[in-house]
Amino acid sequence: MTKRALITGVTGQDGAYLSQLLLNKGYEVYGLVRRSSTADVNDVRLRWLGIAENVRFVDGNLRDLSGLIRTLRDVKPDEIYNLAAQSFVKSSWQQPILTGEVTALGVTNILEAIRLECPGTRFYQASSSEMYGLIQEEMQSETTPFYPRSPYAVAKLYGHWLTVNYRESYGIHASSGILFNHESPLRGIEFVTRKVTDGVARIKLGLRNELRLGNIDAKRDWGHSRDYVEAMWLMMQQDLADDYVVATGRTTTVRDMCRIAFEHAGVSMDDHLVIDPDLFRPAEVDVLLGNPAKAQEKLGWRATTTLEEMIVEMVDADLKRLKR
Ligand code: NDP
Ligand code: GDR
Repeated sequence: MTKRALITGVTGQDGAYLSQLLLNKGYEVYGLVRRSSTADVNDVRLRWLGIAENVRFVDGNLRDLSGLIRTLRDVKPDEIYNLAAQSFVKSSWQQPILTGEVTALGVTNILEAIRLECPGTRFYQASSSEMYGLIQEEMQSETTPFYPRSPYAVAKLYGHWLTVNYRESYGIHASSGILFNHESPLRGIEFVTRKVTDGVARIKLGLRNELRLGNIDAKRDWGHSRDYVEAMWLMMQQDLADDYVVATGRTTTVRDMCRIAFEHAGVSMDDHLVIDPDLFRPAEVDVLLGNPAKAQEKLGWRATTTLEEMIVEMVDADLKRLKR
C-alpha cells in the first residue's frame, strides 16, 4: 500500500530534500503551507529540485489546532514530519514570543491533533543541537545534559520533551531527531554557511566587495541536509520510537569553513572578510560536536558528504544562480 506522509515546513530546506526522498520511495507527500497574500505557494526550493508538481499542498499553520485536526482528518497520514519552526536563532531574541508560539507550542498543537484524530500516526520532531548550548560534555550524545542559550533553543527543548512525554503518556510513536547543523544550496541566506557562499560568489563576480560576519571563532558540526533527511526517515521505520543524535562527529570554526569557500572561489579572505560586532549574539553557543554512534548502530545511518564537498557545492550553486 502507498504510504502517505505529511510534512510541516515543506517549503524549507529540509522539507524540500525530505519531499524528494519520500517521493523517490513512492510515498504520497502532503505539505502544510501557510497562506500568504501572494497567491503562489513559496515552492522555490521544491521547484529547484524539480518536484513542486508532485507535492500536494494543504493550507495550515502550526499555531492553529483546529486546522491541524481538520488536516489530519482529511489526509490521514501514516507519518508526520514536524519541520516547521521559526528556525533562525538570532531572530529568536527579536521575536521570542512568536518563536515560543511556533517552535514550542506548535509541537503541542500537532501532537494534540495526532492524539485526538489519528493516534496511530508516526511522528518525527525536528529537535536541535542548539539545546545543548553551554556545553556540558566534549562530545554531545543523547544522554548529554541540555543548557539552551537562546529563546529558540528553549523553545526546541520544550518541543523535544513534549515529544518524549507524548510517547510515554499516550504510547504515540513519536521520535525526536537531535540534528546538528546541516546545510545545502537550499539553505536560507541568513544562516552562516549560505551567507558565506553567496557572499563569496558575489565578491568573485564583482557584485560586492566585502563579507561581514560576527563571531567566526564559533565551532559547528556541519553536515548536508540531503544526508540528514534520510536519518529522519529511518527513525520512522523503527518498531520503537526513540531519540537520536544526527551529526558528523567533526567540528570546524566558522573561520575555517569560510576559508574553504574563499579558496574554492580563488578570492582572498583577508582582503574581503570584515568582522562586525553588531552580528554577535547576546549569548553564543561556542562549540558543538555530535556523537552519532547510536544513529550509526541502530539506524545504520552515517553522514556521507564532507564539509569541503558541501561548501564547494554551495559556492558553485551560488555562482551559477548569480550568473543567471
Ligand atoms: P527552514 O527555516 O528552512 O524552514 C522552516 C519552515 O517552517 C518553512 O517551511 C516555514 O514556512 C515553516 N513555518 C514557519 N512558521 C510556520 C508556521 N507558523 N506554520 C507552518 N509552517 C511554518 O528550516 P530548515 O529546513 O533548515 O529546518 C527544518 C527544521 O529542523 C526546523 O524546525 C529547524 O528548527 C530544525 N533544525 C534545523 C537544523 C539545520 O541545521 N537546518 C538543525 C536542527 C534542527 P515559510 O516558507 O512559509 O516560511
Ligand atoms: P545556528 O546557525 O545558530 O547554529 O543555528 P547559524 O548558521 O545562524 O550560525 C552558526 C554560527 O555562526 C556564527 N556566525 C554567524 N551566523 C550568522 N547567521 N550570520 C553571521 O553573520 C555570523 N557570523 C558568525 C553564529 O554566531 C553561530 O555561532 C542553525 C539553525 O539551522 C537552527 O535552526 C538549528 O537548530 C541549528 O543550526 C542546529
